[in-house]
Amino acid sequence: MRVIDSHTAGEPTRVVIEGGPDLGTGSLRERAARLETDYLDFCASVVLEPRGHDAIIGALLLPPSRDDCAASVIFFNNLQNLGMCGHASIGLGATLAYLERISPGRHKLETPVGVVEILLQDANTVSVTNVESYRHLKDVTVEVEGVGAVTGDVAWGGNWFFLVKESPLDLVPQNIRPLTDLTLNIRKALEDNGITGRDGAWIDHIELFGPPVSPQADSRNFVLCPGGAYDRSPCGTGCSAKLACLAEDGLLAPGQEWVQESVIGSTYRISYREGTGSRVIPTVTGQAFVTSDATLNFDPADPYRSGIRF
Ligand code: PYC
Repeated sequence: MRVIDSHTAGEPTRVVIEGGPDLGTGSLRERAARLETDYLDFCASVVLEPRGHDAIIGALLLPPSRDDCAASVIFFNNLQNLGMCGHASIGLGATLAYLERISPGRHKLETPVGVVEILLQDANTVSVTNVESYRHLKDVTVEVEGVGAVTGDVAWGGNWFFLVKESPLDLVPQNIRPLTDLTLNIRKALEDNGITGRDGAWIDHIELFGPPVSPQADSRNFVLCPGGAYDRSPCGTGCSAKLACLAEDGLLAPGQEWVQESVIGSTYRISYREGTGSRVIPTVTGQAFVTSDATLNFDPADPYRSGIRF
């Protein structure tokens, strides 16, 4: 299996170029559902130890099924598919440029949650125009073990997020372990209280905000991903959910730029234009770098060929 690894603002992506499973025919959404139900071993073998680690997001590259798209892609982690993934779309843009499959300019990508656009500015800089994003619930308060009442918004940015405006803990790398525990507890409190995204969807990402460290940034965040890893980048879909909340609260005008800093200090430049009703169409700009072009080997005698799972 041939894979190209990259990182976007520190967050890793592994694009499967050749040797992935045959998902048959049907819409991309149907093929993505097949990947999740029938090929969990494949997903785990690509992203988990001993070949990877729990922060890696996999991207299965498929031939485009629409004439107007450069590629179709299904994003996955160590647990499940991701509807969309901002950092991995930026990583995919840099990967397709590395493979000389795209040149600078605008290209469309089909994802299971809709078509997104990437603007390749140079070999490393990519802007992603995401699916329409919106706030579903405002000011939801839950009692969280260890900290008490925590209030946040539930919003969609291609994945479901609970966004907490004021983090109870400082958003510094030294706090990554306690921040992870805190966000896992917030997620559990949401589950215990039956708080979900639209149509009962699991809120699998938790996002905490606080003051930025860099004077050039507007805000800093910490993002818990579904598998329990934290996002090293400011999280593209999380930024999209944030933009939907900022727009609805009248705190950011269409076209105005916001610089979002991650817990490790990397940044995205983000903005939006108006979408349907109160929805927004976010654009997230970041940089990705290819780190390896590799062949993954699967030895039938290897007891951990499908990843280390408990
Ligand atoms: O950038 O959208 C994102 C993302 C989701 C999970 C990890 N990164």
